[in-house]
Amino acid sequence: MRSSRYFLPVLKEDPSEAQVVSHKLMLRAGMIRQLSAGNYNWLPLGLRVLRNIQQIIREEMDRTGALELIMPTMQPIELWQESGRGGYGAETLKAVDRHERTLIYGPTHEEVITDIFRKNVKSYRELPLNMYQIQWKFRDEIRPRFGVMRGREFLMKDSYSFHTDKASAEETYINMYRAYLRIFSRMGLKAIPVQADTGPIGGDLSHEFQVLAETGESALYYDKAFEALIAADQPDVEAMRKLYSAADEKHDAANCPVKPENLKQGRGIEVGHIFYLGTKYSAAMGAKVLGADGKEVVPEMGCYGIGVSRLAGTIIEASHDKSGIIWPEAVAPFKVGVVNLRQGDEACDRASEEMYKKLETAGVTVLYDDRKESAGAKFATMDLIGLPWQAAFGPRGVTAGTVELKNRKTGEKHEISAEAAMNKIMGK
Ligand code: 5CA
Repeated sequence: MRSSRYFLPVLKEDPSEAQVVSHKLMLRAGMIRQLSAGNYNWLPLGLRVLRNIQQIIREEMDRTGALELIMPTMQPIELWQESGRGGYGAETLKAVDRHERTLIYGPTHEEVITDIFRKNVKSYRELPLNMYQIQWKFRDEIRPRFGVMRGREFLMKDSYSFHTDKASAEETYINMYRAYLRIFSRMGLKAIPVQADTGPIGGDLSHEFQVLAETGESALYYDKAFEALIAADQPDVEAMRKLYSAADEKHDAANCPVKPENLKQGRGIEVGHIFYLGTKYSAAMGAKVLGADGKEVVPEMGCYGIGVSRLAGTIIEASHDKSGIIWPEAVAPFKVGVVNLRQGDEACDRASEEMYKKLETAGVTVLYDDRKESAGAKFATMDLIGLPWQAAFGPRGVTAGTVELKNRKTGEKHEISAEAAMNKIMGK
Protein backbone atom coordinates (compact mmCIF):
# COMPACT_ATOMS: atom_id res chain seq x y z
CA MET A 1 0.00 0.00 0.00
CA ARG A 2 1.28 3.45 -0.93
CA SER A 3 0.89 6.16 1.69
CA SER A 4 0.11 8.61 -1.13
CA ARG A 5 -3.02 6.56 -1.88
CA TYR A 6 -3.90 5.66 1.71
CA PHE A 7 -6.34 7.25 4.13
CA LEU A 8 -4.31 7.86 7.26
CA PRO A 9 -5.48 10.99 9.06
CA VAL A 10 -2.81 11.15 11.80
CA LEU A 11 -2.91 13.82 14.50
CA LYS A 12 0.21 15.54 15.87
CA GLU A 13 -1.35 16.48 19.19
CA ASP A 14 -3.12 14.42 21.82
CA PRO A 15 -6.87 14.86 21.33
CA SER A 16 -8.42 16.49 24.40
CA GLU A 17 -11.37 14.08 24.51
CA ALA A 18 -9.14 11.06 25.20
CA GLN A 19 -8.13 10.12 28.75
CA VAL A 20 -6.33 6.80 28.29
CA VAL A 21 -3.27 6.21 26.16
CA SER A 22 -4.88 3.64 23.85
CA HIS A 23 -7.72 6.02 22.99
CA LYS A 24 -5.26 8.86 22.33
CA LEU A 25 -3.08 6.68 20.13
CA MET A 26 -5.96 5.13 18.20
CA LEU A 27 -7.18 8.62 17.32
CA ARG A 28 -3.71 9.98 16.61
CA ALA A 29 -2.73 7.01 14.43
CA GLY A 30 -5.86 7.43 12.32
CA MET A 31 -7.33 4.06 13.35
CA ILE A 32 -10.71 5.26 14.57
CA ARG A 33 -12.97 8.31 14.65
CA GLN A 34 -15.93 8.83 16.93
CA LEU A 35 -19.32 9.06 15.26
CA SER A 36 -21.35 9.59 18.44
CA ALA A 37 -20.92 8.64 22.10
CA GLY A 38 -19.44 5.15 22.30
CA ASN A 39 -19.83 4.67 18.57
CA TYR A 40 -16.73 4.54 16.39
CA ASN A 41 -15.81 4.46 12.74
CA TRP A 42 -12.97 2.04 12.08
CA LEU A 43 -10.75 3.66 9.46
CA PRO A 44 -8.63 1.53 7.11
CA LEU A 45 -5.63 1.18 9.44
CA GLY A 46 -7.83 0.30 12.42
CA LEU A 47 -9.84 -2.19 10.42
CA ARG A 48 -6.68 -4.06 9.45
CA VAL A 49 -5.89 -4.54 13.14
CA LEU A 50 -9.46 -5.56 13.95
CA ARG A 51 -9.29 -8.16 11.15
CA ASN A 52 -6.01 -9.58 12.44
CA ILE A 53 -7.48 -9.92 15.92
CA GLN A 54 -10.51 -11.71 14.48
CA GLN A 55 -8.28 -14.02 12.47
CA ILE A 56 -6.43 -15.24 15.58
CA ILE A 57 -9.74 -15.79 17.38
CA ARG A 58 -11.16 -17.70 14.39
CA GLU A 59 -8.12 -19.95 14.12
CA GLU A 60 -8.18 -20.85 17.80
CA MET A 61 -11.97 -21.29 17.97
CA ASP A 62 -11.95 -23.47 14.85
CA ARG A 63 -9.15 -25.50 16.38
CA THR A 64 -11.40 -26.39 19.34
CA GLY A 65 -14.03 -27.67 16.92
CA ALA A 66 -16.41 -24.72 17.40
CA LEU A 67 -18.40 -23.80 14.30
CA GLU A 68 -18.77 -20.27 13.00
CA LEU A 69 -22.19 -18.88 12.13
CA ILE A 70 -23.69 -15.43 12.12
CA MET A 71 -26.94 -14.25 13.69
CA PRO A 72 -28.78 -11.01 12.98
CA THR A 73 -28.07 -7.92 15.05
CA MET A 74 -31.82 -7.20 15.27
CA GLN A 75 -33.76 -9.65 17.45
CA PRO A 76 -37.52 -9.96 18.07
CA ILE A 77 -38.31 -8.98 21.66
CA GLU A 78 -40.62 -11.98 22.00
CA LEU A 79 -37.58 -14.25 22.36
CA TRP A 80 -36.43 -12.19 25.32
CA GLN A 81 -39.88 -12.50 26.89
CA GLU A 82 -39.70 -16.26 26.48
CA SER A 83 -36.33 -16.53 28.19
CA GLY A 84 -37.63 -14.38 31.04
CA ARG A 85 -34.97 -11.69 30.63
CA GLY A 86 -37.41 -9.28 28.99
CA GLY A 87 -34.51 -7.27 27.66
CA TYR A 88 -31.05 -6.22 28.78
CA GLY A 89 -32.12 -3.65 31.35
CA ALA A 90 -31.38 0.02 30.74
CA GLU A 91 -28.75 -0.98 28.17
CA THR A 92 -31.38 -2.28 25.75
CA LEU A 93 -31.77 -0.41 22.47
CA LYS A 94 -35.19 -0.98 20.93
CA ALA A 95 -36.63 -0.25 17.52
CA VAL A 96 -40.16 -0.62 16.19
CA ASP A 97 -40.70 -1.90 12.65
CA ARG A 98 -43.49 -0.98 10.21
CA HIS A 99 -45.71 -3.73 11.66
CA GLU A 100 -45.34 -2.23 15.13
CA ARG A 101 -43.15 -5.15 16.20
CA THR A 102 -40.42 -4.40 18.69
CA LEU A 103 -36.88 -5.45 17.88
CA ILE A 104 -33.80 -5.30 20.09
CA TYR A 105 -30.36 -4.54 18.71
CA GLY A 106 -28.64 -7.61 20.16
CA PRO A 107 -26.56 -6.96 23.29
CA THR A 108 -25.82 -10.74 23.33
CA HIS A 109 -27.34 -13.79 21.59
CA GLU A 110 -28.33 -16.53 24.08
CA GLU A 111 -31.99 -16.35 23.04
CA VAL A 112 -31.33 -16.48 19.30
CA ILE A 113 -28.95 -19.43 19.51
CA THR A 114 -31.35 -21.33 21.79
CA ASP A 115 -34.09 -20.69 19.23
CA ILE A 116 -31.89 -22.12 16.46
CA PHE A 117 -31.15 -25.09 18.67
CA ARG A 118 -34.71 -25.95 19.67
CA LYS A 119 -35.90 -25.81 16.05
CA ASN A 120 -33.08 -27.85 14.55
CA VAL A 121 -31.41 -30.21 17.02
CA LYS A 122 -33.31 -33.35 17.95
CA SER A 123 -30.94 -35.95 19.30
CA TYR A 124 -28.22 -36.32 21.93
CA ARG A 125 -26.06 -37.66 19.09
CA GLU A 126 -25.64 -34.12 17.76
CA LEU A 127 -24.11 -32.96 21.05
CA PRO A 128 -21.88 -31.45 22.24
CA LEU A 129 -22.30 -28.53 19.89
CA ASN A 130 -20.41 -25.24 20.17
CA MET A 131 -21.14 -22.41 17.73
CA TYR A 132 -19.66 -18.92 17.60
CA GLN A 133 -20.00 -15.67 15.76
CA ILE A 134 -18.09 -12.42 15.50
CA GLN A 135 -20.82 -9.82 15.44
CA TRP A 136 -21.55 -6.22 16.39
CA LYS A 137 -23.44 -5.72 19.62
CA PHE A 138 -25.19 -2.70 21.05
CA ARG A 139 -25.43 -1.92 24.75
CA ASP A 140 -26.63 1.51 25.70
CA GLU A 141 -23.91 1.87 28.32
CA ILE A 142 -24.51 4.58 30.87
CA ARG A 143 -20.88 5.65 30.70
CA PRO A 144 -19.27 4.77 27.37
CA ARG A 145 -15.62 5.74 27.73
CA PHE A 146 -11.98 5.21 26.89
CA GLY A 147 -12.74 4.95 23.19
CA VAL A 148 -13.35 1.38 22.03
CA MET A 149 -12.77 0.03 25.56
CA ARG A 150 -16.34 0.64 26.62
CA GLY A 151 -18.34 1.34 23.51
CA ARG A 152 -22.05 1.24 22.85
CA GLU A 153 -21.72 -0.51 19.50
CA PHE A 154 -18.81 -2.93 19.77
CA LEU A 155 -17.54 -6.13 18.20
CA MET A 156 -17.78 -9.35 20.19
CA LYS A 157 -16.89 -12.96 19.60
CA ASP A 158 -19.64 -14.92 21.30
CA SER A 159 -19.99 -18.67 21.40
CA TYR A 160 -22.66 -20.88 22.85
CA SER A 161 -22.41 -24.58 23.64
CA PHE A 162 -25.00 -27.30 24.25
CA HIS A 163 -24.51 -30.56 26.15
CA THR A 164 -26.42 -33.61 27.35
CA ASP A 165 -24.89 -33.35 30.83
CA LYS A 166 -22.93 -31.16 33.17
CA ALA A 167 -19.66 -33.09 32.74
CA SER A 168 -19.66 -32.34 29.02
CA ALA A 169 -20.43 -28.65 29.68
CA GLU A 170 -17.50 -28.53 32.09
CA GLU A 171 -15.19 -30.09 29.54
CA THR A 172 -16.03 -27.42 26.96
CA TYR A 173 -15.72 -24.71 29.63
CA ILE A 174 -12.16 -25.83 30.30
CA ASN A 175 -11.39 -26.10 26.59
CA MET A 176 -12.56 -22.52 26.14
CA TYR A 177 -10.50 -21.41 29.16
CA ARG A 178 -7.47 -22.97 27.50
CA ALA A 179 -8.26 -21.55 24.05
CA TYR A 180 -8.73 -18.06 25.52
CA LEU A 181 -5.31 -18.10 27.13
CA ARG A 182 -3.80 -19.11 23.77
CA ILE A 183 -5.74 -16.40 21.93
CA PHE A 184 -4.59 -13.63 24.26
CA SER A 185 -1.05 -14.95 24.38
CA ARG A 186 -0.82 -14.92 20.55
CA MET A 187 -1.72 -11.21 20.70
CA GLY A 188 1.10 -10.56 23.16
CA LEU A 189 -1.28 -10.17 26.11
CA LYS A 190 -0.95 -11.70 29.55
CA ALA A 191 -4.41 -12.45 30.85
CA ILE A 192 -5.37 -13.66 34.33
CA PRO A 193 -8.59 -15.67 34.61
CA VAL A 194 -10.59 -14.60 37.67
CA GLN A 195 -13.79 -15.93 39.19
CA ALA A 196 -16.50 -13.45 38.41
CA ASP A 197 -20.07 -12.44 38.88
CA THR A 198 -22.34 -13.75 36.11
CA GLY A 199 -24.42 -10.53 35.98
CA PRO A 200 -27.24 -10.23 33.44
CA ILE A 201 -26.04 -13.29 31.47
CA GLY A 202 -26.68 -15.51 34.49
CA GLY A 203 -25.59 -19.07 35.22
CA ASP A 204 -23.71 -20.72 38.06
CA LEU A 205 -20.05 -20.13 37.30
CA SER A 206 -17.97 -17.71 35.30
CA HIS A 207 -14.41 -16.53 34.73
CA GLU A 208 -13.33 -13.21 33.37
CA PHE A 209 -10.00 -12.88 31.56
CA GLN A 210 -8.26 -9.77 32.82
CA VAL A 211 -5.26 -8.01 31.34
CA LEU A 212 -3.50 -6.10 34.10
CA ALA A 213 -3.56 -2.35 33.48
CA GLU A 214 -3.76 0.71 35.73
CA THR A 215 -6.58 2.10 33.59
CA GLY A 216 -8.58 -1.14 33.81
CA GLU A 217 -12.17 -0.77 34.97
CA SER A 218 -12.17 -3.96 37.07
CA ALA A 219 -10.59 -4.43 40.48
CA LEU A 220 -9.20 -7.91 41.08
CA TYR A 221 -7.43 -10.08 43.62
CA TYR A 222 -5.06 -12.87 42.71
CA ASP A 223 -2.44 -15.20 44.07
CA LYS A 224 1.05 -13.78 43.58
CA ALA A 225 1.99 -17.07 41.85
CA PHE A 226 0.05 -15.87 38.79
CA GLU A 227 2.85 -13.43 38.03
CA ALA A 228 5.32 -16.15 37.11
CA LEU A 229 2.66 -18.12 35.23
CA ILE A 230 1.55 -15.25 33.00
CA ALA A 231 5.17 -14.32 32.27
CA ALA A 232 5.68 -17.70 30.57
CA ASP A 233 5.30 -17.98 26.79
CA GLN A 234 2.89 -20.89 27.05
CA PRO A 235 0.36 -20.46 29.85
CA ASP A 236 0.27 -23.45 32.22
CA VAL A 237 -3.47 -23.92 32.40
CA GLU A 238 -3.49 -26.66 35.03
CA ALA A 239 -1.33 -24.61 37.37
CA MET A 240 -3.51 -21.54 36.85
CA ARG A 241 -6.72 -23.39 37.57
CA LYS A 242 -5.40 -24.36 41.01
CA LEU A 243 -4.75 -20.76 42.04
CA TYR A 244 -7.09 -18.29 43.66
CA SER A 245 -8.19 -15.21 41.75
CA ALA A 246 -11.41 -13.24 41.91
CA ALA A 247 -13.06 -10.11 40.65
CA ASP A 248 -13.89 -7.50 43.25
CA GLU A 249 -17.55 -8.58 43.57
CA LYS A 250 -16.55 -12.22 44.15
CA HIS A 251 -13.66 -11.61 46.49
CA ASP A 252 -14.36 -12.35 50.12
CA ALA A 253 -11.50 -11.25 52.35
CA ALA A 254 -12.77 -13.33 55.29
CA ASN A 255 -12.78 -16.59 53.32
CA CYS A 256 -9.86 -15.98 51.00
CA PRO A 257 -7.58 -19.07 50.91
CA VAL A 258 -4.48 -17.03 50.04
CA LYS A 259 -2.27 -15.65 52.81
CA PRO A 260 -2.38 -11.83 52.87
CA GLU A 261 1.31 -11.58 51.96
CA ASN A 262 0.71 -13.67 48.82
CA LEU A 263 -2.44 -11.89 47.72
CA LYS A 264 -2.09 -9.23 45.05
CA GLN A 265 -4.60 -6.57 44.29
CA GLY A 266 -4.69 -4.95 40.87
CA ARG A 267 -6.75 -3.45 38.11
CA GLY A 268 -7.56 -5.15 34.86
CA ILE A 269 -9.20 -4.83 31.47
CA GLU A 270 -11.78 -7.58 30.96
CA VAL A 271 -11.07 -8.98 27.50
CA GLY A 272 -13.13 -12.15 27.81
CA HIS A 273 -15.76 -13.80 29.95
CA ILE A 274 -16.83 -17.45 29.96
CA PHE A 275 -19.99 -18.76 31.61
CA TYR A 276 -21.45 -22.08 32.65
CA LEU A 277 -25.17 -21.44 32.20
CA GLY A 278 -26.80 -24.70 33.24
CA THR A 279 -30.30 -24.95 31.79
CA LYS A 280 -31.36 -21.32 32.34
CA TYR A 281 -32.12 -20.63 28.67
CA SER A 282 -32.82 -24.16 27.39
CA ALA A 283 -35.42 -24.83 30.11
CA ALA A 284 -37.14 -21.44 29.76
CA MET A 285 -37.31 -21.69 25.99
CA GLY A 286 -38.28 -25.34 25.73
CA ALA A 287 -35.11 -26.66 24.09
CA LYS A 288 -34.74 -30.42 24.44
CA VAL A 289 -33.25 -33.45 22.72
CA LEU A 290 -33.92 -37.16 22.86
CA GLY A 291 -31.39 -38.85 25.13
CA ALA A 292 -29.72 -42.25 24.64
CA ASP A 293 -32.43 -43.86 26.76
CA GLY A 294 -35.20 -42.37 24.62
CA LYS A 295 -36.13 -39.82 27.29
CA GLU A 296 -36.11 -36.06 26.71
CA VAL A 297 -33.14 -34.13 28.05
CA VAL A 298 -32.96 -30.37 28.59
CA PRO A 299 -29.46 -29.45 27.38
CA GLU A 300 -26.87 -27.86 29.62
CA MET A 301 -25.33 -24.71 28.13
CA GLY A 302 -22.27 -22.50 28.30
CA CYS A 303 -21.42 -19.20 26.64
CA TYR A 304 -18.07 -17.62 25.98
CA GLY A 305 -17.42 -14.01 24.98
CA ILE A 306 -14.41 -12.01 23.82
CA GLY A 307 -14.35 -8.24 23.42
CA VAL A 308 -12.88 -8.06 19.92
CA SER A 309 -12.89 -4.28 19.49
CA ARG A 310 -11.84 -3.79 23.13
CA LEU A 311 -8.80 -5.97 22.40
CA ALA A 312 -7.43 -3.44 19.90
CA GLY A 313 -7.30 -0.83 22.68
CA THR A 314 -6.00 -3.34 25.22
CA ILE A 315 -3.07 -4.37 23.05
CA ILE A 316 -2.07 -0.70 22.74
CA GLU A 317 -2.37 -0.19 26.52
CA ALA A 318 0.04 -3.11 26.91
CA SER A 319 2.42 -2.15 24.10
CA HIS A 320 3.40 1.46 23.39
CA ASP A 321 6.05 4.04 24.20
CA LYS A 322 6.17 7.84 24.14
CA SER A 323 6.41 7.90 20.32
CA GLY A 324 3.40 5.71 19.67
CA ILE A 325 2.09 2.20 19.27
CA ILE A 326 4.31 -0.90 19.18
CA TRP A 327 2.30 -3.60 17.41
CA PRO A 328 3.03 -7.24 18.09
CA GLU A 329 3.61 -8.79 14.67
CA ALA A 330 0.54 -11.00 14.90
CA VAL A 331 -1.86 -8.06 14.83
CA ALA A 332 0.18 -5.31 13.14
CA PRO A 333 -1.73 -3.52 10.35
CA PHE A 334 1.34 -3.85 8.10
CA LYS A 335 4.51 -5.70 8.90
CA VAL A 336 6.89 -3.13 7.39
CA GLY A 337 6.99 0.55 6.61
CA VAL A 338 9.24 1.36 3.66
CA VAL A 339 10.30 4.98 4.01
CA ASN A 340 11.56 6.91 1.04
CA LEU A 341 13.50 9.76 2.64
CA ARG A 342 13.94 11.73 -0.59
CA GLN A 343 10.88 11.22 -2.75
CA GLY A 344 11.65 12.38 -6.30
CA ASP A 345 15.33 11.46 -6.10
CA GLU A 346 15.76 8.88 -8.81
CA ALA A 347 18.04 6.51 -6.88
CA CYS A 348 15.95 6.68 -3.69
CA ASP A 349 12.72 6.15 -5.62
CA ARG A 350 14.17 3.16 -7.46
CA ALA A 351 15.56 1.45 -4.34
CA SER A 352 12.36 2.05 -2.32
CA GLU A 353 10.06 0.90 -5.12
CA GLU A 354 12.10 -2.23 -5.62
CA MET A 355 11.95 -3.25 -1.98
CA TYR A 356 8.25 -2.42 -1.78
CA LYS A 357 7.47 -4.62 -4.76
CA LYS A 358 9.70 -7.50 -3.68
CA LEU A 359 8.17 -7.61 -0.21
CA GLU A 360 4.62 -7.47 -1.56
CA THR A 361 5.43 -10.27 -4.02
CA ALA A 362 6.75 -12.32 -1.09
CA GLY A 363 3.39 -11.82 0.66
CA VAL A 364 4.64 -9.35 3.27
CA THR A 365 2.26 -6.47 4.08
CA VAL A 366 3.95 -3.12 3.45
CA LEU A 367 3.04 0.51 3.87
CA TYR A 368 5.29 2.42 1.49
CA ASP A 369 5.66 6.09 2.40
CA ASP A 370 6.08 7.62 -1.04
CA ARG A 371 4.82 11.08 -0.07
CA LYS A 372 6.74 14.32 -0.46
CA GLU A 373 7.18 14.94 3.28
CA SER A 374 10.17 15.62 5.50
CA ALA A 375 12.16 12.67 6.83
CA GLY A 376 11.24 13.76 10.36
CA ALA A 377 7.52 13.71 9.64
CA LYS A 378 7.75 10.32 7.95
CA PHE A 379 9.64 8.73 10.86
CA ALA A 380 7.25 10.29 13.38
CA THR A 381 4.27 8.78 11.54
CA MET A 382 5.94 5.37 11.34
CA ASP A 383 6.74 5.42 15.06
CA LEU A 384 3.21 6.53 15.85
CA ILE A 385 1.46 3.81 13.83
CA GLY A 386 3.88 1.27 15.25
CA LEU A 387 4.65 -1.15 12.40
CA PRO A 388 7.16 -3.78 13.59
CA TRP A 389 9.81 -2.83 10.99
CA GLN A 390 10.90 0.38 9.25
CA ALA A 391 13.17 0.30 6.21
CA ALA A 392 14.41 3.78 5.26
CA PHE A 393 16.15 4.70 2.01
CA GLY A 394 18.13 7.95 1.97
CA PRO A 395 20.60 9.30 -0.61
CA ARG A 396 23.71 8.36 1.39
CA GLY A 397 22.64 4.80 2.05
CA VAL A 398 21.41 4.24 -1.48
CA THR A 399 24.84 5.29 -2.83
CA ALA A 400 26.48 2.87 -0.42
CA GLY A 401 23.95 0.15 -1.35
CA THR A 402 22.30 0.03 2.09
CA VAL A 403 19.00 0.65 3.81
CA GLU A 404 18.47 1.59 7.46
CA LEU A 405 16.38 -1.12 9.06
CA LYS A 406 14.80 -0.31 12.41
CA ASN A 407 12.99 -2.65 14.76
CA ARG A 408 10.17 -0.62 16.33
CA LYS A 409 10.09 -2.66 19.52
CA THR A 410 13.78 -2.81 20.38
CA GLY A 411 14.70 0.44 18.62
CA GLU A 412 17.72 -1.36 17.11
CA LYS A 413 18.94 0.04 13.79
CA HIS A 414 21.11 -1.64 11.18
CA GLU A 415 22.66 -0.24 8.00
CA ILE A 416 22.51 -3.31 5.79
CA SER A 417 21.85 -4.32 2.21
CA ALA A 418 18.24 -4.39 1.03
CA GLU A 419 18.54 -8.13 0.63
CA ALA A 420 19.74 -8.65 4.21
CA ALA A 421 16.97 -6.33 5.45
CA MET A 422 14.30 -8.35 3.67
CA ASN A 423 15.66 -11.55 5.15
CA LYS A 424 15.54 -10.08 8.64
CA ILE A 425 11.97 -8.88 8.10
CA MET A 426 10.94 -12.31 6.88
CA GLY A 427 12.72 -13.97 9.79
CA LYS A 428 15.23 -15.81 7.60
N1 5CA B 1 -23.07 -13.69 26.03
C1 5CA B 1 -21.89 -13.54 26.81
C2 5CA B 1 -20.69 -14.16 26.19
S1 5CA B 1 -21.01 -15.18 24.86
C3 5CA B 1 -21.60 -12.08 27.05
O1 5CA B 1 -22.23 -11.22 26.49
N2 5CA B 1 -20.62 -11.84 27.90
S2 5CA B 1 -20.12 -10.40 28.38
O2 5CA B 1 -21.22 -9.55 28.67
O3 5CA B 1 -19.19 -10.60 29.43
O4 5CA B 1 -19.36 -9.75 27.16
C4 5CA B 1 -18.28 -10.44 26.57
C5 5CA B 1 -17.09 -9.52 26.39
O5 5CA B 1 -17.46 -8.40 25.58
C6 5CA B 1 -16.60 -8.88 27.68
O6 5CA B 1 -15.72 -9.74 28.35
C7 5CA B 1 -15.88 -7.64 27.16
O7 5CA B 1 -14.56 -7.96 26.76
C8 5CA B 1 -16.67 -7.29 25.93
N3 5CA B 1 -17.57 -6.14 26.19
C9 5CA B 1 -18.68 -6.11 26.97
N4 5CA B 1 -19.24 -4.90 26.98
C10 5CA B 1 -18.46 -4.12 26.18
C11 5CA B 1 -18.51 -2.74 25.76
N5 5CA B 1 -19.49 -1.93 26.18
N6 5CA B 1 -17.56 -2.28 24.92
C12 5CA B 1 -16.57 -3.10 24.49
N7 5CA B 1 -16.47 -4.40 24.84
C13 5CA B 1 -17.40 -4.89 25.67
